[in-house]
Amino acid sequence: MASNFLVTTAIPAPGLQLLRDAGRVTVLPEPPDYGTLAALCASGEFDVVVTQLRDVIDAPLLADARVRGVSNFAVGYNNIDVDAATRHGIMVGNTPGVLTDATADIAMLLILGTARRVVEADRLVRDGQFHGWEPELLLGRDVSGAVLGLAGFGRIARATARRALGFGMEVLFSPRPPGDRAVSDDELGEFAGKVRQVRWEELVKRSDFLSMHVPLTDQTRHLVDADVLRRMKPDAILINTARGPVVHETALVEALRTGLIAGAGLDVFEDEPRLAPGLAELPNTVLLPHVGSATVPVRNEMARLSALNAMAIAEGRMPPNAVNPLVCA
Ligand code: 8YV
Repeated sequence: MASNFLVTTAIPAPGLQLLRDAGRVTVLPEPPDYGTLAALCASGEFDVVVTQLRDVIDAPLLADARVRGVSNFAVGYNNIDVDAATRHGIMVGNTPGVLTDATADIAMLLILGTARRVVEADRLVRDGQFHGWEPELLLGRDVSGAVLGLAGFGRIARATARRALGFGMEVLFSPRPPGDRAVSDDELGEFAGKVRQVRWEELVKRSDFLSMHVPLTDQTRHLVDADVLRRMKPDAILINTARGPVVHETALVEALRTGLIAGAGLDVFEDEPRLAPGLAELPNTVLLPHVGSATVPVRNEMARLSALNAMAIAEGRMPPNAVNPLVCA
């Protein structure tokens, strides 16, 4: 029997085409609210649901769901209660690997953009305020020689480290903040002798740019709070391309307003698409609409991977990128 796929938001054509070749595809005309999605998952009409980060797939929804699996169009899967899915025998798939470089590019862009005040500079030109070269117009800071602190040392952090080393930055990292774990030289691989592991407390104190590269979990929610912001250098800049709730956004606005830290480059927000009051008015920020993975080839590849996961799950096979492989074992 042909498989039935529910796609909550249209994904790029290469993924949709694969699904259409494999079965019947229902693409919702607009992002579903929680109740609508829960009802569709419980209807028994669909084998697999292809979800986005904004689709909340929690324990109550999973308890009533009559689907074989959830294929997330993202590498992160904090929108899905994976333990509950596993308990109910529901497979979860994600799209790792393909967006690593694109997201690291955005981290580097935010480092450069905050250091060299790109938003202020662009606005000045567009506002007709560029009256000719001036010795002290929009002075920024040097990236080369600055300390980049990486919170986390997974794929995207490493790709960011590679770029930062190319820009002459000194790179420190904490592999699993706020906790610790030793990283051996073997595990460091190409980075041995080039980057240095420090404790989270030291990372916070020493970074000129503190860049977040952790998944959102109970341990990392509000990892950067008022207390951490107080312990950062007054001229430090916070970079977040991971997940918004890793940073206490209201505390960040206060820290930027009062000069506790010097700036922030953010691609993600605590309550997307809403911003904490006051954030958008701060000149010392570069704010992007969650575009870490937004290149044509990357989104096509994410679509393909999420479709391949969905097709495998529908056929009862192990998906190429399984988050909870034990369900299939
Ligand atoms: C996605 C992301 O664009 O993959 C992730 O975890 O954050 C982004 O690449 C987004 O999650 C779409 O659902």
